[in-house]
Amino acid sequence: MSIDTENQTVVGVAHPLDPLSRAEISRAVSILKDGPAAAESFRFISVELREPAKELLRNGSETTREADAVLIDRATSRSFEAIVDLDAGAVDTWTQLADGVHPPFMLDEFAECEEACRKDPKVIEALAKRGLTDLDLVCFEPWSVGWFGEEAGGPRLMRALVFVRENPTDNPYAHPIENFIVFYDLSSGVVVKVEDAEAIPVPRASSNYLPEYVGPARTDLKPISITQPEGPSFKVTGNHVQWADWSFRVGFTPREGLVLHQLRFRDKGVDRPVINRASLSEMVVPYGDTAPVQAKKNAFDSGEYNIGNMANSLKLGCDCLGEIKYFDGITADSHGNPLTIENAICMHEEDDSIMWKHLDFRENTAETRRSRKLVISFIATVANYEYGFYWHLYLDGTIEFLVKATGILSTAAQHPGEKSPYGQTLNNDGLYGPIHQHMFNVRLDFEVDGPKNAVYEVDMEIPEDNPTHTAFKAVDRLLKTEQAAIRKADVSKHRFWKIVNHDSRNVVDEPVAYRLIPTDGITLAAGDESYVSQRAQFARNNLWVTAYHRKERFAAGEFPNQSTGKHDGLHVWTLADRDIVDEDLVVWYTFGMHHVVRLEDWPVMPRQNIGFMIEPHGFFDQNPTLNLPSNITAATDT
Ligand code: ABN
Ligand code: CU
Repeated sequence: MSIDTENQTVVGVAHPLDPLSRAEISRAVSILKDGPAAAESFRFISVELREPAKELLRNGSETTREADAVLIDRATSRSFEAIVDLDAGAVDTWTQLADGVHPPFMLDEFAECEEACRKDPKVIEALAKRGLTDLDLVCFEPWSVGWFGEEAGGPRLMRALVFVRENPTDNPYAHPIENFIVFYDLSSGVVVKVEDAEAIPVPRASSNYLPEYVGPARTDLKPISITQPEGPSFKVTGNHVQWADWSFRVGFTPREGLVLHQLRFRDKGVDRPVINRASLSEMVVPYGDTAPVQAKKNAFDSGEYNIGNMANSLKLGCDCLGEIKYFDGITADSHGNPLTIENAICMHEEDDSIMWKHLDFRENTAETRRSRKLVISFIATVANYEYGFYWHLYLDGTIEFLVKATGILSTAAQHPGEKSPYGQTLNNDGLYGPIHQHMFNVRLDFEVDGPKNAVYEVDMEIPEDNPTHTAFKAVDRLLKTEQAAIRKADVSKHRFWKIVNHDSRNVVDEPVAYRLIPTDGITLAAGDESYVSQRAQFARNNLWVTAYHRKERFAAGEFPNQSTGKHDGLHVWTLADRDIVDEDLVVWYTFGMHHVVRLEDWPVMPRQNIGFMIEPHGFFDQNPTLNLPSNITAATDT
């Protein structure tokens, strides 16, 4: 059900997986305000759909509309999780989070921190000592504080990195104020500490990307128009999408942004399940530089900041090109008011070169079929960086996930003339870009032809008995338990992982399967002893497989903000070493970009693609695209 905004009446929801509407968010908030969150001091970190239990959806049983809410009482600094039954109008559960468990930041806390820093006498005095008196030009960038061995139970903090602009449109990242950090306590609303170590001259050379600085744009590029005179080939009903043989539901959460639900492929008239739910589960960006400010930079952009809330409103012709269908992202502001991020998700088709071709040289006849992909994406701005998250669905059953990283480097300053071994010197004025990694984890609740799946590791092996010296073969090894399934990519073995359904057989009586190709399968470079590695253990390995549990949603745990890594996350759950053979299982893949900064990444980074493919592997009995028309371009040209 859903609630009509004006009269709060039930108007009906198309599907139990539809994100909460604005009216439902308002209703959840007013139920909470009428109950345990009555005090003015409560703030809403997030209000989102509590997805119905999978079994209920699978059986087609009645489901209840429920909201999951995370709140903070700023008067007492206590945080809470609530489950609200929207049908009954009741708070089902109200749970206080343990001391030291801190929920993610709310959007308005960024501005609040910046404003408090700008007004604080300690900050003003310390900056004045560095010759910086025009505070309007100083940018305080509120990063998470992470965890560096402090006692549990400390306050909820932000840690502002400081940059200065030459003028209001100048790129602040060209002018880092090094060895200077401001700690802001979000509960008391005060600046608690200024760490002011060795002053390094602020790099003064400006570097900008805005047209007013760059000068006239080149004029030699002719327009490319994407037209689909007959419209796009997808059919959208509410949040349900049907495109070629694919069907799925679009979801959106404050934490993950875009979610794909119930991804199915129609084969011989049957919608065969492939993945029940797919989303970004976590990410972390640890820096390798040992300089005091830099060594503590390790943002968990998803779990600490709620990356869905940072989704851009996308613009036709810039962010997306072609016949676009947009979906809004609906979330809540810190006071519990519904907040619509218009056009947060973009969906369109793209031509994709050839799908297959063969020229019969004997007959001199060629058959070519064009490939196309359906692109479903969102772009989030996390302070300096932009991340575009793109799901690509192909006509042959292939799924691709790409992160497109762009935006501005998080920079550092060294003495002019020095060259830090931990970064790329960017100019002769002391600016450098420290080395770092962008690590991502995607949660894939596979359902290959049904919920009971198993995972094999497939390696290339050279048999001992190899008289011709030419032998190599692919060898499958079943990963039987969660511990056995903690794996790293291995290019030297051409390793991939196969998700199979033993009860569903293909034409050659093998279990149907999809395979995950572990491209960009890097792992954390920081040592295991480092605090960041303890907190981001998901990034020590590329593959994790868990037995499905409704509460296990995010690779670094439910609340990674200031976490120690000791209590939650993949590395904790998998200690149970549950059986994962022919079970309802979840595959978690860690991949990333090892960012050795280059001059060309400055002042704004050309897009870098980072990602992986999930391909059918004996899921079909043969190439499923033989029925593609040969004349599709001609057909639309006429
Ligand atoms: N890129 C790290 C980050 C994210 C949000 C806010 C500040 C910094
Ligand atoms: Cu980077």
